[in-house]
Amino acid sequence: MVETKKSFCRFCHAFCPIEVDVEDNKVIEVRGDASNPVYGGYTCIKGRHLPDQHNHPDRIRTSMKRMPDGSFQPISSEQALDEIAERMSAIIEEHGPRSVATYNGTYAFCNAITLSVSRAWHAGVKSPSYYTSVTIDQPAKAIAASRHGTWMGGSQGFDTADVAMLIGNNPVVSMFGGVPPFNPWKRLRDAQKRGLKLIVIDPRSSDVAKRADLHLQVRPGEDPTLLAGIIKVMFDEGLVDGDFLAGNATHVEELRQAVDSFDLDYVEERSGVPAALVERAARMFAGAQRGVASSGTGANMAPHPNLTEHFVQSLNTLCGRFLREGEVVPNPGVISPERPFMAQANPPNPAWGKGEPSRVRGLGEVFGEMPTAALSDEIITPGEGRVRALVSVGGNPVGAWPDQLKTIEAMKQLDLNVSIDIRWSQTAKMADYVIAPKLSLERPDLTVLTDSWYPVPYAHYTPAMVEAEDDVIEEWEFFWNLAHRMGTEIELAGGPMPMDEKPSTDDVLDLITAKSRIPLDRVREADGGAIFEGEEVRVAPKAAGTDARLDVAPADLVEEIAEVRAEPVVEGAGYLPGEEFSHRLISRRMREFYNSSGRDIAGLTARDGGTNPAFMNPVDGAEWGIEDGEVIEIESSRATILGVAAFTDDVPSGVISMAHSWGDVPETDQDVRSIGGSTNRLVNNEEAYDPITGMARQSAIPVNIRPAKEPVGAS
Ligand SMILES: Nc1nc2c(c(=O)[nH]1)N[C@H]1C(S)=C(S)[C@@H](COP(=O)(O)OP(=O)(O)OC[C@H]3O[C@@H](n4cnc5c(=O)[nH]c(N)nc54)[C@H](O)[C@@H]3O)O[C@H]1N2
Ligand SMILES: Nc1nc2c(c(=O)[nH]1)N[C@H]1C(S)=C(S)[C@@H](COP(=O)(O)OP(=O)(O)OC[C@H]3O[C@@H](n4cnc5c(=O)[nH]c(N)nc54)[C@H](O)[C@@H]3O)O[C@H]1N2
Ligand code: SF4
Ligand SMILES: [Mo]
Repeated sequence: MVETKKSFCRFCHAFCPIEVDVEDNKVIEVRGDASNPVYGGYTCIKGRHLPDQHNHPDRIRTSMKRMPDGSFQPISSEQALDEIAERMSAIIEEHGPRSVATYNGTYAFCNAITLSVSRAWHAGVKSPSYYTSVTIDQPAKAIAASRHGTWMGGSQGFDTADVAMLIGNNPVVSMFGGVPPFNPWKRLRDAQKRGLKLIVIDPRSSDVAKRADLHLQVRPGEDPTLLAGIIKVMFDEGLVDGDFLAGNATHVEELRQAVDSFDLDYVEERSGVPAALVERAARMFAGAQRGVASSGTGANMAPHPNLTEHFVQSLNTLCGRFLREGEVVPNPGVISPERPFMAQANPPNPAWGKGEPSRVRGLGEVFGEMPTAALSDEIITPGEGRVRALVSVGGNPVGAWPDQLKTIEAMKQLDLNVSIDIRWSQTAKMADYVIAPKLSLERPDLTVLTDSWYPVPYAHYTPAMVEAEDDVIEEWEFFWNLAHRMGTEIELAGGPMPMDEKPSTDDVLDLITAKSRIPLDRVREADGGAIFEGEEVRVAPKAAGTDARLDVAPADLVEEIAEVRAEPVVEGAGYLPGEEFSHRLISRRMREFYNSSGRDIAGLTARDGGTNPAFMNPVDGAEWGIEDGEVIEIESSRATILGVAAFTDDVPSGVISMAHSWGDVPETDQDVRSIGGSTNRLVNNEEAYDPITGMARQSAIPVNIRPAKEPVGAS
């Protein structure tokens, strides 16, 4: 008999509500839940393939251990945990806690509990080596917010904006940034119907750029120059919100002076955006009543990400794009703890330069995490404090970390390499132990990650849809089991986890949400998710006597602006004179995949045959003697990879657009047509890195292209 129950999808972080058909404890079909008040039944192609992911014949259903001959043998999770705990204890005993690291990847975020528990586990074993994918994603966002300060009343949201500026993101595919990722197509359509003007800054004619009122096709990597130009126009034409700035910002004059030399001829030459369009963008953004500027990975992975992000914050501040005293706070949070909303700045408090120093490149802790861009160096570089044990939690270093060749070397040098993964990822194949986790529909969950992203106070709790039948465990159970065996503590928001007897997942959810604004039991009662209208919250007045201000141009930022202005304008795709490259390779997301997830699901690979196409302009094909569908070599200063050329007018001449986390180790390159190519092999993590976060140049990478020398695979 088929039973239908309500849950939410966790293939990606958008958490779309779904109806799940279950037969004999097996997920057989999922559909969008049309009755949901926030998402209105939206799902995407990935979500609709959740049953294939859960029932995949190649899914790792029991933990595995690498044998001396390199093969993997099944091992019970209890036995694996005994062995891992013993080896970790020995490593800590001999080399200190710093030598034990976890890397929490994408799927640590698509799960309410994992991050809280893994972080608290680190505190328990006193290891600062806590890493997440955030530091190879958009760490500049937190850096900029900490240096600029934040507005305690919150921002003007997309749903009431008259103008939105999206810089290097494509939220209708990525479900991230700019347009709230809860049925973003409909949200964008509705907003444009009521008159929203959309400005998109992207080298590529992305899905969202095609809907824009104004598309600025910036040259990859030149956002700082373009944004400086837009800000200059705002100052020159008196478009900034002088009253707001006078009361709430500092260093406004310093910002005006710092961008003054970015005259529009220079901006046009360097960024490729015609001066008239730079002016139009400034007027369109500043001229609207309400608005919001936001950015995504594209702008964050290119050079000077902290500067770009600071400019984004400053754009919002210059136009006063914040909720003012007396305005209703549309979403004061449901699961998050109560917090004050006030018409004042939360002053700058730089989130770096304190905590654990890194052993390489003068880096160190940022917002309480260690920088992932330097983790391979932390593993390879000899000396005290070297990272010797790594647990990858729902992450895939060999696909996702910058500088793949170095990452592969690091994986080999680890004394203990554990991967918690549902499939044989590039990384799992190199692990000593692979722990088989439960999949999303096999465990209770809660919309913790998205709590503050909703435009209304919405939350969704789901029970497990099916009972896992194999020896699979949840990620938090992995850490609980280690702590239990190693005699350490895991302290959560609501107190310590009981260590004698393992709690249930619901017990742990209660512990991590102990301070939630709405009690979790109320959220549990609302099957399928609900809006929790409580008492209306309004933005309170500024506290008496405060002069907290947002800093639009701190001194170190002014220096970085001058540095950018002093950089040479280079012909071709290199950044420095003499760097002979023809193209800049930019990152992108694909609708059918979530980084490296989905590559093994036939219904998702049908169109491209399992590769991550190297999208390029046909004009470049003609010029470089490349045919559509042909295998090409893509060469950077670091390495050469293979890619399958795919012609499209959406990508301008001089640019290659390609998704990351594809391909595998170099030995398998010839399979490019069915496994794709690794763009992270092109990245050198010691070249052009950000001095605060270590973030490498993962987009806008200078490359050369040519037809592959040897014929590769069948076309
Ligand atoms: N060049 C370049 N590099 C980049 C980027 C880029 O744009 N360009 N983007 C960066 C960004 S934004 C990010 S977030 C990182 C992503 O970095 P990662 O998170 O390290 O990479 P993914 O490929 O998403 O790895 C997720 C892994 O989780 C596994 N998995 C799937 N479902 C589950 C589950 O339910 N439980 C568990 N335990 N595992 C599961 C998958 O099989 C996969 O191996 O990459 C970064 N690297
Ligand atoms: N379907 C799907 N959804 C995803 C993911 C996925 O793999 N697939 N990954 C998830 C992850 S980990 C993240 S972090 C988010 C990211 O979400 P987004 O940041 O929205 O990521 P993208 O969709 O790649 O959009 C980035 C855009 O930046 C453009 N770009 C590249 N270089 C530059 C540049 O130098 N300047 C400017 N201005 N633009 C540039 C690209 O052409 C692209 O359109 O998406 C998440 N959602
Ligand atoms: S956007 Fe797609 S993958 Fe993401 S939660 Fe919704 S249905 Fe799932
Ligand atoms: Mo990401």
